[in-house]
Amino acid sequence: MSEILENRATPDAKTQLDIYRRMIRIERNDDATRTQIRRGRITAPYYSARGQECIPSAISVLLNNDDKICTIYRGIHDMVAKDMPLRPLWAEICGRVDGTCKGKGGPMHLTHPETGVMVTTGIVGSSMPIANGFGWAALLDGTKQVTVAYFGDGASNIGAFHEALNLASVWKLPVIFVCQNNGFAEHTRYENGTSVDQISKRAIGYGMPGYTVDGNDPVDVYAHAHAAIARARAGEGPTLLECKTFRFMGHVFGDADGYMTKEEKAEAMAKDPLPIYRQKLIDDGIATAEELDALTAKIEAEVNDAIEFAMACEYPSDDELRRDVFAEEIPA
Ligand SMILES: Cc1ncc(C[n+]2csc(CCOP(=O)(O)OP(=O)(O)O)c2C)c(N)n1
Repeated sequence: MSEILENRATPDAKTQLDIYRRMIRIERNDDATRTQIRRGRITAPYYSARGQECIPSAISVLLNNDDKICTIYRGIHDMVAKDMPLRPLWAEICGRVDGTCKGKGGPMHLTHPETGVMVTTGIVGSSMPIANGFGWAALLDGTKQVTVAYFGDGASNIGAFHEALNLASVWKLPVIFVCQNNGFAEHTRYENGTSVDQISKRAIGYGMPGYTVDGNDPVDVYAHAHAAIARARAGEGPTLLECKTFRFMGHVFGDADGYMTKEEKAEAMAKDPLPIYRQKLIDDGIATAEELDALTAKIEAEVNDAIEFAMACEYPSDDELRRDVFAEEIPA
């Protein structure tokens, strides 16, 4: 860790349960997406974030609807954690007119301003300068809004990462840079593409706090996110959080994960944050197994409802498809 965190905030029982709810919502939604693709009901590129549920869940409990997130192609879990409604999310994944971007964004480009889910991009590293734009707007407007920029470990080697951290620090922008370090950039192992053993160390060069966090431990992520968000809201500027985790699936749905050894995958899966956290909630007396099962069933019903809603929606018309591409013509 680059800096020791003092005064660690801890989530109370209600918040811990809320973190778990968001994690299960992500996991059930991810499982359903892969099932629907396998069954041939949807045709879409899909970048599963299975294994990374804890990070956006423990951060989102600290955010309001008007706080923003900017995320990437592997970011549906970030949106689900931010409580984006599932019906328009699924309609967008399925390319239907009731989707968040009228079916024209697809699964890699979901945007839902009502819940603060802003641009998602397929250009590696581009979530960070965009987040700075939202941060700058918040400063100009005099609000206390914060923006979270999510990105992967590979993105921390892109020029935009370095430019964005520098400017955010100079301008004291209310942005939290959250690297979900899952150990791989496509098929490249972390150590073959990244110069430092901890991405958080790069914060030193940009004059901001940087922490390496156990991305599978909701309490650790919560404590660091709490400090970073408080700092941003107080006008003290950005923080870099590196959350270490692992993705259980290949880079994109259907790709073979031959670049991971069976041993390392088995070791990572043994640390699956979901069953571990579930057991912790039961052991700590925060919820019973029956209560957690009922919660899962409720979320499953929400996901199934969203899928069937989306399948019944219309595709955008030819007219609609041509709209939002260029500015509307203004009669002279
Ligand atoms: C500027 C740019 N370069 C290359 C790519 C191709 N590409 C897509 S995903 C990816 C790997 C990114 O890895 P990481 O940032 O670690 O995120 P993860 O997929 O692990 O979540 C690459 C190189 C791209 N989309 N954009």
